[in-house]
Amino acid sequence: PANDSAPSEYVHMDVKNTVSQESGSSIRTNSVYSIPTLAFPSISTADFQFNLDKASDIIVEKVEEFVSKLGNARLVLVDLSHGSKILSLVKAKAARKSIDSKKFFTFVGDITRLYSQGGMKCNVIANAANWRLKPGGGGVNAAIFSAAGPALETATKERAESLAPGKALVVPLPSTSPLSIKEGVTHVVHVLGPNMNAQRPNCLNNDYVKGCKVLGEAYSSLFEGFASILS
Ligand code: AR6
Repeated sequence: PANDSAPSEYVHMDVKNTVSQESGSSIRTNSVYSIPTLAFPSISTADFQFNLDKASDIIVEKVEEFVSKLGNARLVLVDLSHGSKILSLVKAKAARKSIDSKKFFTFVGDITRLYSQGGMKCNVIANAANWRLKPGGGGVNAAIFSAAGPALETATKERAESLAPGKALVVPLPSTSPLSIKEGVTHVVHVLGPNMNAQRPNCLNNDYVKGCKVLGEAYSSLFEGFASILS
């Protein structure tokens, strides 16, 4: 299969043929494409050096709490490589819970190319942001701001100057952004997670009591932000 983390409809569907043979409107009316979907990266676990085992517990706990409240909408945890440790941990832990695997699954791909390269339309994507809500800095933040073009920075600035740890900010993406045109993204939700990296601002110095609380709040804010887009 092209993507061993994807549910069967992606494995069996020849997405490239669908795209080349059908008009844009028929793609949009295809039921698989019209399911509201939030793609999100694992917040804080790379540059911010948060413990992967603890983070995976929190992701599964928060997904379980929110997925049933989101109607037919889907939550998809994304990472760049098939060797992703966080995807493996979350997959294993989610399988032990009664979480509907059509409403929550993991997916390997670049979050800025999920439709064009992975055939998966996600109308909302989450960003592991920095507190200044600035482009660059590496990781998924640099990738999303770069793929979205300057329209995202402008739209973000109109809504907030900064973000506190544990908070999320929903930003509607202008339809002129390449991420909207090529990938079908309508909103970016910036999320600021807890930081355990001494080289970055607001380091929690391995205080995982505080860190786990803030990471849980970050996912709650993210999923509540996604719910607010759906309503
Ligand atoms: N697509 C999908 N997943 C990605 C991508 C991508 N293009 N790029 C990275 N990941 P990180 P953090 C995964 O470091 O730990 C930034 O500099 C990555 O493998 O982006 O919250 C900001 O400005 C990992 O699983 O975020 C902040 O200062 C996950 O995304 C700081 O890093 C998060 O990794 C935030 O650090």
